[in-house]
Amino acid sequence: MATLSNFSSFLLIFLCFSLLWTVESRDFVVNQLRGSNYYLTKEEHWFNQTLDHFSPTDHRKFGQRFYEFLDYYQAPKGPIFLKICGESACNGIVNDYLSVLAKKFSAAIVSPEHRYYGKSSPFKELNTKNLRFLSSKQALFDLAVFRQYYQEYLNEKYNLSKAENPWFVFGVSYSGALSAWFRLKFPHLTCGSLASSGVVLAIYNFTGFDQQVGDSAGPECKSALQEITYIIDEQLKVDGKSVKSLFGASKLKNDVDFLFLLADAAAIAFQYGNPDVLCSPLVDAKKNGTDLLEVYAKYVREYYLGSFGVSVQTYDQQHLKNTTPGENSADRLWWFQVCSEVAYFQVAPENDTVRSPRIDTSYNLDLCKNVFGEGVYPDVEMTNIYYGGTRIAGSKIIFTNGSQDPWRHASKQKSSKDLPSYLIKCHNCGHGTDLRGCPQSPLNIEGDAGKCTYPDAVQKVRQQIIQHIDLWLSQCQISGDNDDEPNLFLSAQRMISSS
Ligand SMILES: *[C@@H]1O[C@H](CO)[C@@H](O)[C@H](O)[C@H]1NC(C)=O
Ligand SMILES: *[C@@H]1O[C@H](CO)[C@@H](O)[C@H](O)[C@H]1NC(C)=O
Ligand SMILES: *[C@@H]1O[C@H](CO)[C@@H](O)[C@H](O)[C@H]1NC(C)=O
Ligand SMILES: *[C@@H]1O[C@H](CO)[C@@H](O)[C@H](O)[C@H]1NC(C)=O
Ligand SMILES: *[C@@H]1O[C@H](CO)[C@@H](O)[C@H](O)[C@H]1NC(C)=O
Ligand SMILES: CC(=O)N[C@H]1CO[C@H](CO)[C@@H](O)[C@@H]1O
Repeated sequence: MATLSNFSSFLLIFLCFSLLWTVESRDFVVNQLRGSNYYLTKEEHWFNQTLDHFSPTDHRKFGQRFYEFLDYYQAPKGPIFLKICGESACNGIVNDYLSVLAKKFSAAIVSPEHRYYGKSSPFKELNTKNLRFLSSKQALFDLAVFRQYYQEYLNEKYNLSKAENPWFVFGVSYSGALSAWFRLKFPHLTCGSLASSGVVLAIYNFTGFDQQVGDSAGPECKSALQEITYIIDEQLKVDGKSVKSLFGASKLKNDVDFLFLLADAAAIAFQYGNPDVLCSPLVDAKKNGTDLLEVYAKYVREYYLGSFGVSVQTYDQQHLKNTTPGENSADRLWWFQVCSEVAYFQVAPENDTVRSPRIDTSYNLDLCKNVFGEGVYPDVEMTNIYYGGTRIAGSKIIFTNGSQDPWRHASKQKSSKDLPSYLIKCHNCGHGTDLRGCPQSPLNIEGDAGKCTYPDAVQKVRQQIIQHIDLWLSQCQISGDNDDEPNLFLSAQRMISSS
């Protein structure tokens, strides 16, 4: 399953789903960008978070890691940007487009790690029973409690009492959904939200994912990918070993785990704005009669497993059963959220599929059962009842989507009152493209306009985002209960014009 967001932070922020998580946790970007200012800060802070927000009798706490970056903050009245970390270890505050926004608005950036991921695990063993407090609902409550804690912490730092700064929340992919949901459930705690590629609609059979991969690929590349899928399905019947070894994936005993890796490998090129790295050689090979399988295997080995940094074990159900917390537990943890709350099963559509038809609903349900045991299944309907899906009844939430991103069909793609939605259209516009730049992979801080087919598409939406943030901060009247206390709110408009 392609994870949602896991490329590192940007990634982190972005990778969503299939791989949503995986990559981020590997810090591969950090290796790529060694020497550059990839993180604004990696200095850890800790907060004692409530384990179960919904129990009146369980008062246990766990340590939640967070980061703060105050270099651009105009004390004591500047806004506070809450950057939500999603389904992977959160190793710092990544220096992406949010830092440009923070500078512009003289904002502080704070970023708590998502419960259970990275170092914020409440348990030493991640068995199914211990995972029962892992949900988006608990995570949203964590954010609310953290927000109150941090406001007080900042007040103490500046010798203020009951002051309230204006807050704004940000997230990409799954954390983009959390960003939208936070504004929905706790509107009094934030002036607005940016949900970049926010997957607010839980989907059971997510066939639209594969369909978008096909559409993004275009007819020639799509038919080459389909031919490859057909050949591999046939070869698996006769000699699975050699075909798996061609892709460097001999470890995967389960054929469908292997097929899922191959499907994700193709999806990621579109998800992260790098379609040509996949499609150009395939279309050439088709024209000049080169073996398609060889060419695709080279892409998977060198790009997906190589420079992109995904590990084969991510797809190995044996690995997913490992209950020891650590950097690599993100794979298991995200699957738990998939299997219990949001599904997003990236199954093959009946017609015209790019991925193998063996990647079906049963494969996903069997995986859930194999990895977590009987009784864990995604109650997608409840999730959408709780949040509203694309009918989310919130306000002051910006939705952005990249035109090539297979995940966009789980986001809100139509504007409605107080909920502007923007589609960023270009050849390289993938997941979280507004915050990560264009293309998103290889990662370039703020993007590399030179490698983007239509950088204006990204820039224009960024201008819209700035206008919304500016307006909503200026309309925000967060004040404490005590009206005698000074209201520290400062108009963002003034902040912008003064800088
Ligand atoms: C968290 O709780 C522990 C144990 O009660 C305590 O020692 C520590 O100071 C607390 N940390 C914070 C940041 O409140
Ligand atoms: C807060 O008050 C303490 C004690 O009065 C003082 O030492 C400190 O400098 C003050 N801090 C700020 C930021 O004003
Ligand atoms: C998902 O697809 C499976 C297999 O085609 C089908 O049996 C099931 O009813 C579908 N579920 C939903 C909720 O659409
Ligand atoms: C055919 O295309 C492939 C993929 O781009 C390339 O590696 C190969 O060298 C080409 N072969 C010929 C004979 O042009
Ligand atoms: C299946 O897909 C093809 C190609 O996209 C399309 O022409 C055809 O109408 C589709 N058939 C059905 C039954 O949807
Ligand atoms: C606001 C916006 O651009 N929405 C578009 C998002 O994508 C869908 C599907 O392509 C379009 O129908 C919307 O108009």
